[in-house]
Amino acid sequence: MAIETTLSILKPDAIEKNIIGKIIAKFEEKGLTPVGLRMVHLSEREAGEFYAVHAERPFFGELVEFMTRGPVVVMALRGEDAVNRNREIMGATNPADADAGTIRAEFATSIGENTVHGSDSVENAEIEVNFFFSGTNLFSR
Ligand code: DAT
Ligand code: MG
Repeated sequence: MAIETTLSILKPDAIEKNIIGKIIAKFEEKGLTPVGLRMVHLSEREAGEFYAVHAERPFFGELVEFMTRGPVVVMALRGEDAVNRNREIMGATNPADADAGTIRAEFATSIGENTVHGSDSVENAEIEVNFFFSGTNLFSR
């Protein structure tokens, strides 16, 4: 397996619940290292562009409203098999289906307010990391 970089977003509900540190600790404990990290309050346009793949879905309006409700933390995570590893640590989209110990099982409120975003493929990880970070503002040990 290869060292990959993937995008994680700690969504507005995570910031509201004051659990940024707990979530980042889970990634670090499981071998994923933040190599880029900042807080941003997305505009409707940015949230809509980021989630453009879901534009035709019935929940799109709700998703954009939620993602712009308050600031988010955007993070580039690096490590072995980082794309899949991040998805495993996050748990299923619907917290009711998420395995015990995953971030969504532990912290998410609902399928809509599910605490974290994670890129779903190596190809999308590159696009999504580039959406928020340029190569020059990623840092490794
Ligand atoms: P994931 O975030 O696990 O990659 P996704 O890409 O299918 O899930 O959907 C993106 C986000 O859209 C998801 O994190 C929360 C929201 N969403 C998905 N399905 C939904 C639904 N049935 N009702 C409300 N929000 C939904
Ligand atoms: Mg997705």
